[in-house]
Amino acid sequence: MAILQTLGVASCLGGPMRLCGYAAEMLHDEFARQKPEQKRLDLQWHMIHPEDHGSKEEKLSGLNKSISRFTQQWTEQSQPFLVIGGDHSCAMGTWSGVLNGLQQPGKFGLIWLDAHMDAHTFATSPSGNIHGMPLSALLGRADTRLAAMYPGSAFIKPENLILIGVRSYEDEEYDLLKQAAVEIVFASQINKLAQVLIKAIDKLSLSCRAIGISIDLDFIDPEDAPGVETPAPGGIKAEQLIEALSLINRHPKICGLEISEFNPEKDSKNKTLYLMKDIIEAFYGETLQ
Ligand SMILES: [Mn+2]
Repeated sequence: MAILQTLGVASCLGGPMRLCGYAAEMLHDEFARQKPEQKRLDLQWHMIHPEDHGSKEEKLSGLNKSISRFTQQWTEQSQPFLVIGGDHSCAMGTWSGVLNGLQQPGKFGLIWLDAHMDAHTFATSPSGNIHGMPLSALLGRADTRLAAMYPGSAFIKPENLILIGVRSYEDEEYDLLKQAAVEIVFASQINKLAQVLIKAIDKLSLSCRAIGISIDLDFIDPEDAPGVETPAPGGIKAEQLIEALSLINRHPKICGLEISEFNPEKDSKNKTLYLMKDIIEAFYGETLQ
């Protein structure tokens, strides 16, 4: 069984709640409970925590830097990886690290599965929560305050970014993405997720050498994934996501997967925790004989 490098980010500094920092630890324990014959994956865990001192923004800046060091190294070594947030602001670290590690950052594509657009800046965000801003930073369209938390100088080309599953957003972030001409597939436009995801990968494969997938668990319908920070009704069924991810299992261009925004306090009977595990196994797991 190949080793999958896994980074746990024990932080929820970018969100409104205080509990989404526990996802990685809980998931680690869940995998550790598996019997050897159930194992489809060999996860090599690395855990990082924010510093104790400094302002929230200084802590996030340091944390994103640490995340990016891991993903840069794995990208340089062509090792596929898994990042478990934390709130979704960890995406600034994860994908800037990949961009830093690629010889041609212009050939990196990102698929963003999320109920929200996450394309605010401090100037437009009604809440000021940084988990609603990572895409502006990744596109190089951040304001100075947000840019200070982004660990790198390479950005995603707008034509290499595809948002899927959006159903809750503010006009200002939509304007930012429209101006950049980023492709958005709204939840209401999705009939079969597998088709949408494969189409996105095929499109990105034409121009990109490496493709990443970032999953915000609120992409899934709250009925199937209640344990999230900011639930939005009308999401994709968990079953559809698992089916779609199984179809692209170990796709040669995939460099990494990120899962974010798990909130155990809102979970019901560990439904969302188990779903995270199913997502990882569908995407990276080897088929059991
Ligand atoms: Mn998000």
